[in-house]
Amino acid sequence: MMKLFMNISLLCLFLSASSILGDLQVNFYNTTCPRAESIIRAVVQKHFNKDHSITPALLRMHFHDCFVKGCDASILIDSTKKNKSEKAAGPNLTVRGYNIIDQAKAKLESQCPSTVSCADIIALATRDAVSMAGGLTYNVPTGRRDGLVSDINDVNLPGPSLTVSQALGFFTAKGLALEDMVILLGAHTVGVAHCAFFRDRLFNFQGTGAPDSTMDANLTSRLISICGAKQKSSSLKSDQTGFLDQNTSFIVDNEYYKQIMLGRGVLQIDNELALDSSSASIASGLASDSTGFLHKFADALVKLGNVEVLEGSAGEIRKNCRVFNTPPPSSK
Ligand code: HEM
Ligand SMILES: *[C@@H]1O[C@H](CO)[C@@H](O)[C@H](O)[C@H]1NC(C)=O
Ligand SMILES: *[C@@H]1O[C@H](CO)[C@@H](O)[C@H](O)[C@H]1NC(C)=O
Ligand SMILES: *[C@@H]1O[C@H](CO)[C@@H](O)[C@H](O)[C@H]1NC(C)=O
Ligand SMILES: *[C@@H]1O[C@H](CO)[C@@H](O)[C@H](O)[C@H]1NC(C)=O
Ligand SMILES: CC(=O)N[C@H]1CO[C@H](CO)[C@@H](O)[C@@H]1O
Repeated sequence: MMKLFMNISLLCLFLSASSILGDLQVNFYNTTCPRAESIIRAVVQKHFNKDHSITPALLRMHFHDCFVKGCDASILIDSTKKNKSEKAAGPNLTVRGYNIIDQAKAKLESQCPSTVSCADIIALATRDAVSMAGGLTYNVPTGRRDGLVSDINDVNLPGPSLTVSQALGFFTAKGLALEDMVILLGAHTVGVAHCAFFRDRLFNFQGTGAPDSTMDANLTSRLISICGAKQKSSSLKSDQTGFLDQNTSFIVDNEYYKQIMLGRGVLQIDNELALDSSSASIASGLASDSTGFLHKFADALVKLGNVEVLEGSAGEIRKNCRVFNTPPPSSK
């Protein structure tokens, strides 16, 4: 699985290099489906009231959607008998929240059929969930269309053990800069990571046979008590997780940056952000500016949501977010 993460397909990077900042519009549905945004928000609110972890779920779904083929809802497509879709790839690991999108889509189809794209639903639902968890209620430009391709072989996402400059390669390929990446990684202010993604840091960091000495020792022992240090990965229980933000684990705030500066980043990339000379000052600036972070995070999510979008008559408006309106012949 780790191999899949690291497998940088050069071809894929080249193909995605032409990042388009589309001319999406705030309030795109104001005449065609005026209640679209409030319908989505109500569905998200209902879920959030029962389960605050939908904020990380939707943030991660939005990121994975936008980074595979642009923000086109390709992540939502279910696999078919003949070929596997994006969501079947290793890095999807526990991407959650598909049912929230399905419920919003069902309500929208009954009010304004074939009008609101699944890609816009992801972007709007993410905004809503972020604002409910302490973030700002920012405007989301809409008008995205849904993609016609979802292929497991296109999935090429950054892995958790990359250096800052390696990770940055994935972001620049999508038209995003170092500062965007540091701000977007602030999404790790909520949510969890499974032990498999950081266990090496607890007992055998980079083959040294010792824990990662840059991790706060108290955190190391807390995570060992959750994960166990030395089990073989084949005996892993997949449900063991640690919070990405040790302090305010369910709140969208700048606490993540304070934590990583104290050596309490859980993933290696979180830790690297605080230590690498290219990103350390950006991270410490965010750590000392709670209001500034909320604004920058909102702006960065809008930028993320503009990555390689389909517009106009490109793609389609899916009726069911999990299947293409007309499935490709090869998938039957
Ligand atoms: C270099 C970039 C990144 C890397 C290497 C990375 C890696 C990871 C990994 C390994 C996990 C744990 C997944 C699991 O155990 O299920 C995770 C979780 C998460 N990631 Fe990232 N990530 C990156 C960037 C981002 C970005 C840009 C966002 C959103 C804007 C994001 C949002 C999240 C969230 C919210 C979670 C928690 C998910 C949950 O609780 O279900 N990540 N990330
Ligand atoms: C709503 O749509 C109309 C017609 O497209 C446009 O002129 C108007 O500015 C829009 N209003 C908002 C609030 O976006
Ligand atoms: C199946 O294969 C076709 C053609 O290669 C592709 O366009 C499509 O997105 C794939 N995925 C699904 C789930 O049908
Ligand atoms: C670790 O925890 C102990 C006991 O709770 C505390 O006294 C100590 O200051 C902590 N160390 C760090 C580095 O946070
Ligand atoms: C946790 O976060 C709160 C709110 O930001 C802050 O006041 C407190 O000092 C933090 N505690 C620790 C142990 O980092
Ligand atoms: C929802 C979904 O399709 N999850 C898949 C994510 O990837 C793992 C590992 O490849 C699959 O087992 C899951 O079914």
